[in-house]
Amino acid sequence: MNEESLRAALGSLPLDGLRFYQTIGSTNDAALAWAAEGTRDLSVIFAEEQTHGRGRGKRQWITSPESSLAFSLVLHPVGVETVIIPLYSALGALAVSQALESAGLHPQIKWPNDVLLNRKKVCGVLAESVWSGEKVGGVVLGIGVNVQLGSVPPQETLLFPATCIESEVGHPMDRVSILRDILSMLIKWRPALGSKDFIRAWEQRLAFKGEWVAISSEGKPVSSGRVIGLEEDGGLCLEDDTGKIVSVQFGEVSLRPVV
Ligand code: BT5
Repeated sequence: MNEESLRAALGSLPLDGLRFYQTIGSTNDAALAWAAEGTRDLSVIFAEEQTHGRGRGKRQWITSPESSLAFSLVLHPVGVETVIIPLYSALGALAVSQALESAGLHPQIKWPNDVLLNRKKVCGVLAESVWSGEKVGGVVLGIGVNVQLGSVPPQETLLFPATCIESEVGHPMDRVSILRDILSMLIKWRPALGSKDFIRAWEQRLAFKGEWVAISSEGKPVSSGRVIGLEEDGGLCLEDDTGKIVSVQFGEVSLRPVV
């Protein structure tokens, strides 16, 4: 992929700006800086390789050269969008899921924002706010997708099993068309962010429904229970050991070992 082919493939989308890097530290860092310079809504930074890709907290996201998708969008929330900022990462996960569905796959969303294929992580989403005084002036939505075989990091370096699209689909895939599909889905779903339809579409793809999971935050257990579904605000709804329904607003989901 090069800048020219990328621009040609994305030409029909209403993007404001596009920056292409062969290698970069992190597309989210570059997008945060671009947003601070005042770039407009729907500007995209794409990189063929990240040397310091970031996950949530202090975690790392590995982007091997020319085998994945790693990109960040600068968005400027308006109106109701400004009060539902946490849902942007779900917007990314839903857009990726639908793009994979159009390739015949059956992705699931590990709450809140990982996309899984056959219960293995194929995509991570990192949404970060850009503050303007006390208000959110922008959101940087970073998405990393493993596409080709070489994109999957060694399993022993990961917290959760990983896969790539080509392993699951069984044939080579065109990275640019997957990127175009993801961006189209994102643009399509954005006006519905936080709506009943949006939450329903997310919930339909929710991973581990009916299974027992543990929720942790910064490595510490927060709660556990059987996954029921999503709350209206996108929180995860669990039924605990006593049959009580609990709602979780943040944290990391892992399958709870059966004892
Ligand atoms: C995420 O964090 O999954 C968010 C990843 C977002 C990456 C994109 S790429 C474009 C943009 N620029 C950036 O710098 N970041 C964004 P989290 O849920 O915290 O998961 C991080 C964990 O995923 C790591 O600790 C690893 O265990 C695992 N991991 C790292 N690289 C992976 C990969 N390529 N495939 C599958 N798992 C990976």
